[in-house]
Amino acid sequence: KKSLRYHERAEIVAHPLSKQLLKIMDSKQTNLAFSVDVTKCQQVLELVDKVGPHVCIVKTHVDIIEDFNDDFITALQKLADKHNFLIFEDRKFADIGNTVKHQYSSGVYKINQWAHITNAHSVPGDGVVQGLKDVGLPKNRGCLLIAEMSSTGNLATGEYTKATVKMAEEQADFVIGFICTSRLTDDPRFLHMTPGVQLSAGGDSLGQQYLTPNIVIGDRGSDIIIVGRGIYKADDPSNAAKLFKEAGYEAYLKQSVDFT
Ligand code: UP6
Repeated sequence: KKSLRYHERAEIVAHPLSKQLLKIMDSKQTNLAFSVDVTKCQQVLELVDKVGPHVCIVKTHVDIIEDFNDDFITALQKLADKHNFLIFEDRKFADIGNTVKHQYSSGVYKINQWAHITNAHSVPGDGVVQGLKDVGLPKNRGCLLIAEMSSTGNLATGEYTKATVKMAEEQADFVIGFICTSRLTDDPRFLHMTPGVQLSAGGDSLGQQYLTPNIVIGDRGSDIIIVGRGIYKADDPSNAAKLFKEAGYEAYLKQSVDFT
């Protein structure tokens, strides 16, 4: 068992995307993912340009954007190059393999053409991963499985979470990690990403529950904090992102995980 730093994990992970992400985290000294949940292209792009220097990932919900168009994707990709981050479309696929394959590659959004990372619920069984993999892996994409959720009363617990980890282990050529609320495996290949993060604990009126970067990374051993409203609702989103970046990185420096 050994403690591993980002640059050391980058050398041992198999998926090129995990390698790229860990290298970004190492060089930018950040484990912050920005969830840019606003509804106009221009708002998204302005926020991402401000926050970009502080993040390793920008997470989107493209289906909430009112004026979505292909130029938006081109502009987002330009910002990803400019600031060196990966794009994660938080689509939460949850249907049979044949359906998710089309949802991922067709329709208005053609997610597999531009999102480095997407995610899926494990509830349909491993066909959901197979379907996504068919059209994702040829483009070098990666998938996260939703093993736990941040919201109150969610059903992704116990045996469901365990079975999700097993599903990831069996499809590790495409599944690069988890959405979770704490570390689920000491296998260094899997990246753990945790939403429901603010600078102080609490919640919203619709069931969201917040923990701090120190709890999530330091105590619970996750790898990446996902922050939405804590950044885009702040008076100064760039400065807010900087504070989350510093808090998350400081917690990482103190973190001790015995990787297998
Ligand atoms: N998200 C959660 N909890 C989960 C999974 N995903 O909050 O279990 C996503 C939400 C939102 C972001 O869809 O995009 O993470 C959290 O946003 P917030 O920081 O504004 O609460």
